[in-house]
Order: sequence, then C-alpha cells, then structure tokens
Amino acid sequence: MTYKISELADLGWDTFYSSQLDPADLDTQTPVKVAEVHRNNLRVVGPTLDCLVPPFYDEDGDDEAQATVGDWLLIDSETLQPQRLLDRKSLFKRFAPGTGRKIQLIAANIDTLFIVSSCNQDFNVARLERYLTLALDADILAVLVLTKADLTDVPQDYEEDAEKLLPNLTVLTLDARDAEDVERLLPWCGKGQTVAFVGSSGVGKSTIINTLTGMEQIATRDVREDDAKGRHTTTSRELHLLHTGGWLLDTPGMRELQLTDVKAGLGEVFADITKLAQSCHFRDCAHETEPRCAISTAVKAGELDENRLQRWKKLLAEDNLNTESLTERRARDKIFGRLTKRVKQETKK
Ligand SMILES: Nc1nc2c(ncn2[C@@H]2O[C@H](COP(=O)(O)OP(=O)(O)O)[C@@H](O)[C@H]2O)c(=O)[nH]1
Ligand SMILES: [Mg+2]
Ligand SMILES: [Zn+2]
Repeated sequence: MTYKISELADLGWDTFYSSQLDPADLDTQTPVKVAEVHRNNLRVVGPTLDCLVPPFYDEDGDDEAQATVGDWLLIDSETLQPQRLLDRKSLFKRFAPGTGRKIQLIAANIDTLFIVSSCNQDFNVARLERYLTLALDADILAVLVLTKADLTDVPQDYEEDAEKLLPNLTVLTLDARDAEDVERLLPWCGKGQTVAFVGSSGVGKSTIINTLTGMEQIATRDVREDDAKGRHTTTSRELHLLHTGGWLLDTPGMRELQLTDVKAGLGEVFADITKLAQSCHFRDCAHETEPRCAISTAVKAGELDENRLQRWKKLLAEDNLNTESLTERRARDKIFGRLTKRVKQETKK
C-alpha cells in the first residue's frame, strides 16, 4: 500500500524544519520522513518518494543521533544516502529491555499523545501522572481518553477525577468501539499532525485504532484497490495515514516508556509541589524530617495530599536513577566513539 503524499506539508513539514536548511541544501538533498525502522534499513517517504535507505547513525555513538520513526532526514537526491538528521520537535526514548542500559529511540516528532485508560480498575492516577509527565516533558500535547464509558454508570466520576490532574486537560470519555465517539479524536488528527497512543494493555488502544483506521478505509475505499486484491503485507506499518490527513504512529515500544531526564515534565505535572519546595528552608530539603519544610507543613495543614506527595517522590526517584545511568553511558560512549574514530584515522595513514 502506498501513502498519498502530494507535498511535504502533508507529512507535517513546517518552518520548524525548513528553517534548519540553507536554500542550497535542496539542490542536492531531499527531505524525507522516516515511516518505518527495520534492522538493516529505513523506509522513508516524501511527495514523490517511497524507498528504503540505509540506517542513519552518529559515529560518535550519540544515542539520540540515530533516525527513528517520525524523524526528518535529508537524503542525497542522487544516491539516496542519508546525510543529515533534522532537529526534532519531540522525542520518546527508553532503555532497551534486558540488562544493558542501551537507549532505544521510540518515536520522534509526535504532536499529540492520546493517553488511554478506562472507566474501571485500570484507572490509576499514578499511571496517568507518569504518562502526562512524559508528554509534557517532550512538549507534546496530551489528551486523556477514557474508554469503556459504556460499562459504567458513572463515567462522569472518572472524567472529573481525570480533569483534576492538570489545569486545562482535555478528557474524552467514550466507547472505543463506537465510530461516532471516536470521531471526537479527529480534531487532533488534521493534515500533517502525528498522534500516538499510550496506555496499559487491555484499555482499548487497538480498538480505538481499528475504529479510526476503519473510518479511513470507508473514506478511501476507491483508491485502495490493493486491499481488495488481497495484497496485504504482514509487516506492520508504523505510520498510518488517516483519512483526515493525520498520521497515526503505532509502534510497540511506546508501551514501556520510562522516565529519563524529565525534570521539566515533573515540574509541570506537579507544579504545586515544585512551587512549595522553593520555600523549604534547606535548599536540598528531602521533604522527610527536615525542619521548616514547606511541603511537610502543607501536608500537615491538609493543603497537600500525602498520597500525591508520595507519587511525586516515586517518579522523581525513578527519573534520578535513569538519568544517572544515562549520563554515565553517554560519557562512556563519547570516549569509545572518539577512540574508534582515532583508530580508523590511524589505519588510514
Ligand atoms: N465495552 C467496551 N469494550 C471495550 C472498549 N474498549 C475496548 N474494549 C474491549 O476491551 C478489550 C481490549 O481492548 P484492546 O483494544 O485490545 O486493548 P489494548 O490492549 O489497549 O490494545 C477488547 O475485548 C475490546 O473489545 C470500550 O470502550 N467498551
Ligand atoms: Mg492492543
Ligand atoms: Zn522540604
């Protein structure tokens, strides 16, 4: 199946990216968007282009300088070799599963993150705060979607609790199987906009995605002859073009994001606590037993929920731990990168 892309703006290209180029760059190079990442190549797409190119990575071993789904690359217009990775609007990364502390890039340049939970026992404030922190830290708009509204008598109770999580947070309560309900997500799925879903297993992410892409099939039935002929491939596309012109980024890694280096996000989601901490007597107050701790005082006065404080401490501890090991790893990779570069240069002599 081919994407229908007539101009770069269809893929979300705007001045954020174009301002990173010199006009002369375009004489020899073409901007393309990474639609799929495979072990040995990347599928990149553009208005007149849909091809496989070699992976892009940084010789110095900088983890974040590899290309991932959603990235913009400049490729050589003749040889199609990737030349340059453009700066991102946003990036999600995680530690690779297993013992190594290797960073895996999950997705770049997402505009809106739909955080999915359901109106039942999955609804968990700590989990939602965690996802909100990730989104806000990456400057991504977060929209909360509460599914299974049809299975409870009190969907508005869940909605009200969710709305308390952040000022001006949009919360959509719906039945994920109902196309009319799911249409309420479309305002965030306009031309060139990239959206993604996160949430625990079983909350209805696939159901929403099927409902959304089901609309696409109905709207574009005429041009999708491929499907009728049964030329379905088994490889899962990672970017799905929606009938509204938006892009749905659907990649499994999104499910296991950890908090790494997200102090700014924590500061926004827990703005009340962060503000109080500034008034603690000791600059390095741990808000445990220290005298003149503004946070402990607020808890005692009933102005701050003790549970909320504990959730914040837990997320902060996770972030500190991961950020520490990330910094160590970066330092090690930098040294190793320089070393390999020098060895390469010396063998050339
Ligand atoms: N009644 C009802 N069932 C739902 C809703 N959303 C999801 N489900 C059901 O919940 C189960 C898990 O949904 P799924 O989309 O696979 O969840 P995922 O793991 O987040 O992708 C499926 O049996 C869905 O049919 C909903 O809004 N209402
Ligand atoms: Mg699923
Ligand atoms: Zn304190």
